[in-house]
Amino acid sequence: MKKLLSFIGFLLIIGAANQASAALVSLANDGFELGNLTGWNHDNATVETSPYQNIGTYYAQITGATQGTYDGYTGYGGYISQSVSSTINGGEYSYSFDWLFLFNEGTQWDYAYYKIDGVETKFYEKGTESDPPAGWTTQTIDFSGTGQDVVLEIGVVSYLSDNYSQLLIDATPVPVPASLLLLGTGLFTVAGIGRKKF
Ligand SMILES: [Ca+2]
Repeated sequence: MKKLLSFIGFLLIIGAANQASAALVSLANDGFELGNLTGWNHDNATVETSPYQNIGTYYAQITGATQGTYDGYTGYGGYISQSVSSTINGGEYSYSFDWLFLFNEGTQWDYAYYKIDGVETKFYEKGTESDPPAGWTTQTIDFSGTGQDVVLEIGVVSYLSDNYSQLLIDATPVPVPASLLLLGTGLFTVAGIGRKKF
């Protein structure tokens, strides 16, 4: 039994190490608590204080409002972006942020996206989902390191110029590391087995 417990413990430690292997990325001023967009490149973005406060006092508000071409359609976009160091080529990197989508018209296709070095992923699209989530939602970006800086961009596209959709961005609550949760669960499990058998 002792050997079995040791083995389970060993597996848990390996599991915890794997869970922790993605490097958590931190960005400058990602909670916008400087009250401005210092550290970010941006277009059609402002920092606001109300009425959608999330973490702290400030959040960023991006408005789909600059004419441009997206996916072959003429759309209207806004964004914030920042260079991120990813020093290990092929390494796992992870960044989380909170978002809230304000949809101001009946038209389909407005969407929110993030890009890593220009490669776009839509994380909310009016055309394929119904109404956006009512509250702040956490989105995680997992990406592979390139050995140098990559550009991380978050933005919103609107397809009509009369009523622009808006994307609000803020820091995400600091999570309990998954490795600690896993380790904690594992220890309770091992303790439980121990009590049952002896
Ligand atoms: Ca904030």
